[in-house]
Amino acid sequence: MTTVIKDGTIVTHELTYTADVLIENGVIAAIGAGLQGDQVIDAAGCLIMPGGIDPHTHLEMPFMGTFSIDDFESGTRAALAGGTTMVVDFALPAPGQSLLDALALWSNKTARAHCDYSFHMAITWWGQQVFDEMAEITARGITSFKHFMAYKGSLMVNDDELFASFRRIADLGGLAMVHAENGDIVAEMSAKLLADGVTGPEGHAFSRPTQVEGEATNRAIMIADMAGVPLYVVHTSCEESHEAIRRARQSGKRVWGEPLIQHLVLDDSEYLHPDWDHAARRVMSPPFRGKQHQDSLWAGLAAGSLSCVATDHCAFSTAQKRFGLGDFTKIPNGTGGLEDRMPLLWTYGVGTGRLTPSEFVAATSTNAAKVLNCYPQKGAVAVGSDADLVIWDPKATKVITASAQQSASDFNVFEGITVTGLPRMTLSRGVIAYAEGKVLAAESHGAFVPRKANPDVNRALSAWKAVSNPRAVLRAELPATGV
Ligand code: DUC
Ligand code: ZN
Ligand code: ZN
Ligand code: ZN
Repeated sequence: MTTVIKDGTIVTHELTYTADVLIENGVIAAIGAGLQGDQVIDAAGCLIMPGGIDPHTHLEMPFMGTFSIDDFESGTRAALAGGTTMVVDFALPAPGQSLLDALALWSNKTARAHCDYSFHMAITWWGQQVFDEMAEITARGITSFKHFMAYKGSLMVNDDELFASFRRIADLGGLAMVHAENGDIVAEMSAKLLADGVTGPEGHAFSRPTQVEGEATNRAIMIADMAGVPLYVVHTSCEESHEAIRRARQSGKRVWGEPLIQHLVLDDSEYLHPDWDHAARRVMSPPFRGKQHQDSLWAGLAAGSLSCVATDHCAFSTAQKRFGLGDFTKIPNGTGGLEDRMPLLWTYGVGTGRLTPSEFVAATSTNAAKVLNCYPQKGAVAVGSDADLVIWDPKATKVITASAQQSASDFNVFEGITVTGLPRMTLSRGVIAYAEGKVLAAESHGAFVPRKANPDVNRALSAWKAVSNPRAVLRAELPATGV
């Protein structure tokens, strides 16, 4: 059966034009005028854009003594309802655990996924086994490796491990990723705040100031440069981190920054709310920041110094958040956003004139597909690409509320916000996956998207080389003084 989408306006990361889209066998078969198909979708008054890609989610993640509440079933349902057709989650080995075992564990979680997904592999410890298994992980289509510079005592890796892993990734032609916060200093500041009697959610924000993020981002960039590996900095939340990324990019380093929709829309005044539940529900790392940091992130999206808007979707219930009553370090870190990412970015970005529709497409889909090396299979409206499309009604409006959301959580940090710009329909590989408020794609429709390593493109312009004969190199670089 063929499907044709008629009378819509196609918006890609670079073009806006009117044409029909013909879909056959799950891919885009033709784009042009007067196309015919067995099934006709009317997109009058709507935009046809690449389905969103959320490059950063944590579904059913074991974390801080519990599991994030959305699994691959409810999480991918939320994704489709919000116009997102692919999520990239994290396989997370426990320290000492085989990467292949962790991948098997995470792959088993995806049986009921409604939309496509891929994985990043987390490097939570270092040793010969990890070094060896990274090659097989890459061969299986997982070419990005995430490192936590925070969460001391559990997920955190130290600089020597970071450097070793980055060098290995460079050899494999992969992408290094970091959660950039200085975990030693966060641990120190948390302990001090608790000792001083600060136990509420505001302590979480004060224990992780922007400096700890700026420092770690700078450090990761320098280590990546020495290792000759491209670097993706997840949840860039503040000017200090953004500034480091901007400077690196200007000097020719391949570094990408990822702001979250939460940091773009919500600020740190949330932590001073008198209701403990309200503030605790918004505890995540990095925490929400002041308005000047939001302005920096928005500017970065428009200027291209920041690349992909993600969610870090890691939802918990109020009951789970209450594990941290009396001790903010025990509040599970994380917030949701999968269903709301695209409507919020449209509302606060395109709706205010801060972003063009094409910049919106780049930030929500195409840039992620390119950086993660699955473009143009994903992230494109082009002949031969997967028919992962969102039919976007720029005039549709709703008030965000937990009572109507797909997420399994009992709250929504964006509760009460009115968004204008919503998916009317979401297609996943040509299947109508969401329409008229209902998720229609079958459980198990979602498929794993393997990604290729790309050693030619993924080379940083490192100025530093590990050499076998440093004296000879130094001599060659010295001016001819006869020394
Ligand atoms: N930050 C969060 O808030 N949750 C999940 C992991 C992370 O880094
Ligand atoms: Zn993180
Ligand atoms: Zn994360
Ligand atoms: Zn379902």
